[in-house]
Amino acid sequence: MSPSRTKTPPPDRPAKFPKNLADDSKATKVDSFDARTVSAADVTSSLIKNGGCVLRNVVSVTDLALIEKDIRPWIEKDRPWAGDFFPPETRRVMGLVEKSQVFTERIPGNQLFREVCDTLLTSVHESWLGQKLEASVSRPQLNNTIVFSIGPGARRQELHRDDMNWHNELPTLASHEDYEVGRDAAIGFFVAGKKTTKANGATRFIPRSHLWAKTQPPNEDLAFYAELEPGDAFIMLASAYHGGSANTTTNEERLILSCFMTKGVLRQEENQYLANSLESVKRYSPDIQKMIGYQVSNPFLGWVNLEDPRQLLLQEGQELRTDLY
Ligand SMILES: O=C(O)CCC(=O)C(=O)O
Ligand SMILES: [Fe+2]
Repeated sequence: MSPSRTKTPPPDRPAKFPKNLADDSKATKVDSFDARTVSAADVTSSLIKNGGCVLRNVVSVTDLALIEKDIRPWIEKDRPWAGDFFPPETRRVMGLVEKSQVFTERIPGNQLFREVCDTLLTSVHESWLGQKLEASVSRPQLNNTIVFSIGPGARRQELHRDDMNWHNELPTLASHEDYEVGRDAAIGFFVAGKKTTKANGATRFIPRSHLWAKTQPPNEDLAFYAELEPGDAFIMLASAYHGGSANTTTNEERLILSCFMTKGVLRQEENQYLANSLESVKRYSPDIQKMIGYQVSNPFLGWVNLEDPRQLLLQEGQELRTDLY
């Protein structure tokens, strides 16, 4: 009867994360890793310790050029935001699943990013079904996709936490060693489409602010600026304070290719089902389709006709292997 009953045992994950890396609890230095060689475990440990880190060489120059080709016409079509959150010099492109396959496969689809998200955003819930204890696994899903083009003269964005979206309640943690998987609702990934410097408005972030209570306001004096070469990325827990900085240059565009991943049990910020046509989602592998949100979060979230929503993506003659989830 259930299309989504868990078939495999839940992954064996400790409630608390082990001590990691150079463990100096006072240091606020942000780690920088080469994405081509670092392990997902080291990135995960670094996020738990500091709330964010830099990953070098995430997207190749060739792929950046392909993404640029897909997005530039949309950047040119966008008009200034009427509210305060983005400065008027900012142009944005959303709905990247439809607009750029290479963006979707290389940025939210990046294996390292996916593995880190799997570790920190997968939830496992146990519930009695009569006398049988059933475990349900819910895997992360794409939360949003936004390209930011931020022009010269743009003022800074206020420091904020993106997890306000989910009304996330956070108690203070005395140390990152007390961090428990499940505290964060989402993880952000900001890839530089062009060189990003403090002068042209690099994302600034407060290291270790993911350990602060929800009630604690940000403090600009503690900010670290994520300066990136094209193709490098900044990865960050959604509970960490951050914001785009002022673009003080007269002629440099800051181009950021961003996405967030969220837990499978939470509502996606960008409505993937209305932002992107079914036809555009059909182009992707089953793995990417599931990441976009075409999967059931076990036990019963997200079905269509009590079936896996990927039934809607099948081409003529294709059958869905229900053992895929
Ligand atoms: O512009 C940036 O670097 C960050 C943007 C951001 O944090 C947001 O729009 O929520
Ligand atoms: Fe943000």
